[in-house]
Amino acid sequence: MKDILTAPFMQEMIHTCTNMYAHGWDERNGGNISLLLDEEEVKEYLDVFKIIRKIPTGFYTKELAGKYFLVTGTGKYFKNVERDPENNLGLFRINEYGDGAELLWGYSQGGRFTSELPAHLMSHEARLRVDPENRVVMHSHPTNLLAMTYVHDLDEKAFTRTLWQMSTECIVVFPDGVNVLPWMLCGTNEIGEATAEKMKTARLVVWAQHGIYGCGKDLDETFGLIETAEKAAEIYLKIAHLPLKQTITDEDMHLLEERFGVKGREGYLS
Ligand code: 2HA
Ligand code: ZN
Repeated sequence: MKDILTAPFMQEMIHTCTNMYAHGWDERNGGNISLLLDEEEVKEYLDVFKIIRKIPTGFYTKELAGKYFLVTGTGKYFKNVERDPENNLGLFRINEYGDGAELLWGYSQGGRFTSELPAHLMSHEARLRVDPENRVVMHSHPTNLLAMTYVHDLDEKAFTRTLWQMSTECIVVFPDGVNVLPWMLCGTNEIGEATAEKMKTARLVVWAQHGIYGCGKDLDETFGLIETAEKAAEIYLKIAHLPLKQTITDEDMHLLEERFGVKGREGYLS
């Protein structure tokens, strides 16, 4: 059996948590990540019949039964993942009934997965239905996106159009735009269901006055997606109070669609 700390998925997870902390998006225990793994890759590092602990999840998922996830721990700090991955991360399988987790590695001091697990697993289900390649759900508290939810209209079309206009690459990176949830109580099945519903039509879901959820096929891509939206929000906050002289027009957006082979969300461009 190979050392799990050398696994590419583990290295990538550690690197991503460290980088997100460095960006100031994950203060204290803020943020959480779940990465869907293939059984074959897990078997290279772990005896999948050796269950350390069974942990209730508090909800039922038929589609994810038997699937393996590497997930950040509740109350754990992204800052500390690199120093002590086995305490701050956990690798588990959703049991065959889809109503609990079987811990195979990690959460070494008796911990458990993030309190946002419902939002993560429901989002995995929703994204896998539209994109079978999806592997990552990532939540964090990027400063500028969060700030923007205090001063910008939360209407999804208006919010998306503003972000698209803040930098040329935005419509190329997130042509489906950004969906937005109003402030809701976090850590609940309700916000999980609402997030998953929003994930049906976009890979980015803003939680007003809280943060953002992003989905993608790998950690790098998902990080880059949030990073691009966050950069756009930063530009917005730099210019919002100044007289606007020009912007990226809808005609420009159509040129970008053609050049990069993407299609902006239906009805979002004139
Ligand atoms: O895990 O970010 O939304 C801490 C959070 C909760
Ligand atoms: Zn959060």
